Amino acid sequence: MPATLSRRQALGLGVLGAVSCAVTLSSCVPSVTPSPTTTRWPSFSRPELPQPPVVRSKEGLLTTRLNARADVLGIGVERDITTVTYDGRIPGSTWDFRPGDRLKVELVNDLPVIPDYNHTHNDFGTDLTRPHEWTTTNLHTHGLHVSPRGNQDNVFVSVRPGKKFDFDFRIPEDHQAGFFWYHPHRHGAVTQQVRGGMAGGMIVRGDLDEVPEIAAAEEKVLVIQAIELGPDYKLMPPIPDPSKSEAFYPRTQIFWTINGVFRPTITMYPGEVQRWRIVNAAEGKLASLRLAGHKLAAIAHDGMTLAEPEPADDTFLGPGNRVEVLVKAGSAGLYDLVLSPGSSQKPFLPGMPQTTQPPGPSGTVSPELVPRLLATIEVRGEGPEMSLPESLPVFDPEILPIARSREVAYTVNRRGDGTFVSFGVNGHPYDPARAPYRMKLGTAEEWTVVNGADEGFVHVFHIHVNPFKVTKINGVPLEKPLWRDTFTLGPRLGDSFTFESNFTDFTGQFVQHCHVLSHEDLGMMEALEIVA
Ligand SMILES: [Cu+2]
Repeated sequence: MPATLSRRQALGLGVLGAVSCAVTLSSCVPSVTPSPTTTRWPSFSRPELPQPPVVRSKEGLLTTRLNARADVLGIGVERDITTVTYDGRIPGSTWDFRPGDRLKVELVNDLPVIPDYNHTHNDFGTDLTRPHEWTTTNLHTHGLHVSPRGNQDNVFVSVRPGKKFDFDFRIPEDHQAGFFWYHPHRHGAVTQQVRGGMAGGMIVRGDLDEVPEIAAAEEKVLVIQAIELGPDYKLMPPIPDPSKSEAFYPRTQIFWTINGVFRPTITMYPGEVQRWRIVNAAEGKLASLRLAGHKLAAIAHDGMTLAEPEPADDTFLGPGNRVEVLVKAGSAGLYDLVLSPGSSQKPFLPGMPQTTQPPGPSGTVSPELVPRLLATIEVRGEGPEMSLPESLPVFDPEILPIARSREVAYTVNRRGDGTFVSFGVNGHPYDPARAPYRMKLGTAEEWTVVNGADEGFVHVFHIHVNPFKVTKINGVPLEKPLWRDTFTLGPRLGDSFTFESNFTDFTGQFVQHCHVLSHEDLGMMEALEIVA
């Protein structure tokens, strides 16, 4: 890399464009071009929703190669985009396998070398609380109950540009059926790679797939992403030491895509039931989906099956959440699948489970957060009337006796003058030298996650390896507990939720963190360890 290149040119992914997101996060309102409208992309150009390529396990073994690389590709907008990808595609392939299978994944990192920032300490903290080495990567299997050790779901692995790593995941024989996703999880690099589009779906097949009404339904994967680009349609490099007028993660436009396509069409016939496996793979963004004129019923959240289908007129997804919905088409016509985007700063969305009331309207909404068309549903033709199941093979394992309780506060560290220092957990930014919080194998714990920062922002709790059962929001017991692996925490100081989790099957170190990944890269992550 010639020394004369500026660090912003070094990625080969574009130069700095206009940004106006101050480093003081409380005034962090990105300036963006108005969201694309159907005037720019006429409705007649809407392509049918493609499915990502599928890699299936055979005789208990799934083998694949995953190539992380920058590439130029079309997403159905007026120009090709330049971003980071798996295998030159957005999203990556869907992996389709069964409990008891083995997943052998060769991760090859062909992302470009960037200058080493380890020596560019700045006024705001160390590099560990700033974007760094964002072309180094690894692989996280979000939601899978697998070992965090060695070459399995180990987020402490670093695969530098030009290197490769062989992952070998062992799926337990009793793993639940559901929809999961994979994405990079290398601290300091996560935001940049996920916002560029590096993500893919994972299907674990099992009992849910054998419910007759579900087996009869056409199945579609919907990987929802928000690709963040500069004015030249190129992913912009992060700025580890931004000025007051810059953002850590600059962008001037965001394209919400499904399976890598901007505003696709999903075709159904009246009375048809389709099964949509949906993941919100958009970095740091909340999403609420609404589709009028059809019957929508959720059957699983975060890969955990409900007892029965539940109405899903407003489907809320925090970043990282999945939902599986059965969609029964209404009468013939064209319908809008409308996305209401939310952010850490603007969290209140229809369908969001919370007990606090949203504030009244105030000021203007950022163009990034204006509701928009995500896809068109075209209902036409004819076929047999289909039905929804009445009951489902519920995921609701018994919680072991609670061995211990703890409180986890998501915090923001600021100087006396209000300047941002870092994000943290219980006041501590992520530090690999810090001893992990330890849980004992074969026990359960009750944790209360608290918004410990008076910033008015939501944070999104995610823990690896074991899912959790949300029992209370703001101290109020829920009538129906919610099984999740990712949960959006309310925006006010002291907002909380309480969960119970079994720590079964696997020992080893892993993490819990905010799934607003930019918060994670800036320190909102904690190491954990399950010990025998
Ligand atoms: Cu956060």
